[in-house]
Amino acid sequence: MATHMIVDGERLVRRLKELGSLGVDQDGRLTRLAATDADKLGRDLFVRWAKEAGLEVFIDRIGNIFAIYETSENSGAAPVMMGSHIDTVIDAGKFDGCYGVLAALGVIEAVKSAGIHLARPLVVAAFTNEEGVRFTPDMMGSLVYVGGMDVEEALQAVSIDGKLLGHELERIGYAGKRDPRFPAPEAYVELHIEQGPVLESFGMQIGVVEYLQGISWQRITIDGVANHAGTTPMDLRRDAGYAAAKVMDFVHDLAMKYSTEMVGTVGSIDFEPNAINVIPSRATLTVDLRSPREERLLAAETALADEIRSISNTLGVSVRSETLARTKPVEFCDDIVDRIERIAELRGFKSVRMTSGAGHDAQMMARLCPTAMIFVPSARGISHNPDEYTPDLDLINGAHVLLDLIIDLARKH
Ligand code: HGY
Ligand code: MN
Ligand code: MN
Repeated sequence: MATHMIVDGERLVRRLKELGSLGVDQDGRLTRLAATDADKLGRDLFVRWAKEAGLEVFIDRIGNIFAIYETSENSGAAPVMMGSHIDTVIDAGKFDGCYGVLAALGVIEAVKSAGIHLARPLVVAAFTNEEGVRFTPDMMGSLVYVGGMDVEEALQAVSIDGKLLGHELERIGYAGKRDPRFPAPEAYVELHIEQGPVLESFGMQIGVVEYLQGISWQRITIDGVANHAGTTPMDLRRDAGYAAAKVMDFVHDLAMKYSTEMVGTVGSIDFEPNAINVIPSRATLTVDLRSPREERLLAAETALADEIRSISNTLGVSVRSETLARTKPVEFCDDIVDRIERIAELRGFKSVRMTSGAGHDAQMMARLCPTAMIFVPSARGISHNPDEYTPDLDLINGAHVLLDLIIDLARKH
């Protein structure tokens, strides 16, 4: 029976719970939006744990946190990087992002305490604003890190509450001095909860992530004319609210048409003046379209643009659309994917190859270096929801696959 190295699972579970207790708002909702005081609480706790583990910690100009473990024998070699994010959505679960960051820290602590000699330094990254809820685009910290967005432009991003990211990072003490682009890592691996139903429904313990679907985010602003809800005949209205409802309906039907190869979500909508007896003068809504096939995503974006023009003409409203984020589908590194599959088998875990429905920092890191992801099951496929849950054993299994993979990748030049 092979003896395997282990990560301190009890400490991982305990840390997840502790980090998950920070940033609970007055309504009891876990909400650590990027560069808020709540985000600072999570950041400070992670930095404390990393320093207590004896790692060198530095912050880059977009607020990405890097915790580094290097020795005299491997200093200067391109590191193997693990990471994810610790910012959350609104009313979030405790595992999304945080699991990957804390498991990576646990992996380094296991390597250190076992005195394993590696040819490469190890790094844990906690990227800024992965969720993209407060500032867009999402995966912003890793996008800047890989050179996909200029750091000055990113620091000028304006939040949904009207703040500049650069000022907010200063305010919370995470406006680092280092220019993004830590020496490009040799490889990047992200461990994450699946956030979907596949692994649990297939009875699998590990997801070997080969692909990640493309994402298209846009904000649509519809301008009509406010008028009296009681006196204005239906055919004389320029109703921005009704136009928004037609856009929502179209997005849903578009995704249903492409079935498993498309998902479409209108996650946020706002009416002005938002009064029961006033026909809305303005409606602002966001559209999230995703597909594993770029041509499908492009076709969906074109179909939506055509529909918006038609709604505008029919209802006499003006409609404009602004792209908030756009990423193509990503194929991860075959060699690392194969290693993950082999390691899961050696550990005795059932695994399945799959595509990620959610966006992750790994999709940006894939532009820079060989990259792959490891998933563990999400109970009932629920995520971005306080009921998000993964059993302790699954969390520890994933950390063990990460541990073996990182040693495998960092052992030789
Ligand atoms: O939107 C996403 O897929 C990720 O949670 N940011
Ligand atoms: Mn995530
Ligand atoms: Mn998320």
